[in-house]
Amino acid sequence: MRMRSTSGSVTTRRGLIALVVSVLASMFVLVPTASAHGTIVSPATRAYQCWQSWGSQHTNPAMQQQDPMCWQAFQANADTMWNWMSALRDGLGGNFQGATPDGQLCSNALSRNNSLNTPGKWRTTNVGSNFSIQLHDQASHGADYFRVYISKNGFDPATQRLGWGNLDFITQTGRYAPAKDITFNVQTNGSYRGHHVLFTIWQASHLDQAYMWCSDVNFG
Ligand SMILES: [Cu+2]
Repeated sequence: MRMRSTSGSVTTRRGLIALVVSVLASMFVLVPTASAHGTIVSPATRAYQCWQSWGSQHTNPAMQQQDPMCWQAFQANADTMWNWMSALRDGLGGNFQGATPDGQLCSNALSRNNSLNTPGKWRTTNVGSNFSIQLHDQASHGADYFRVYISKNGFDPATQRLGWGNLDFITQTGRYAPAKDITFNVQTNGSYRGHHVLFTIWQASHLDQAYMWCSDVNFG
């Protein structure tokens, strides 16, 4: 009797210590890195475009008419824009598709950024059949690789939520050394016209950390 109750209380105490240690660890590890990452600034990702266009006037009611997708994003959660650099998940092990349900690609399956998955008339960046993609990374993580997709002809970003089956694979890059800015070129087959979604995955190099974003592009 006595031994059982002693070992039970030791187990409970160990569990409590483990909990305290993990809470402290998350305070020290997660908080400082939350503000230091990156995104694709050209063609601008959805959150970055909204932050750039409206961050300094995010309560301006004109946004509702002039940029309704940014308006709904700010209404849903302004933190999505303030943290345009933080659309990351750790430990996916390259299993992007398995870890990201259809309809949640533009948010990297982060519920706090769910507004980025909403179909509609997102503002677009004009591009040609060949164009460059620029990552701006405050933390200079470097890249194991970037993986680039474009939404298929016939997919309508204004009315449909993006799923894996809606994407054409364009390219996967090689490694990039740590730098604040990384630019690379992509070449398409020239068949795209009008509004398409550019879907980019950044596998950062400092640890197993994956970023996913949608950029709205207009092929001329
Ligand atoms: Cu980072």
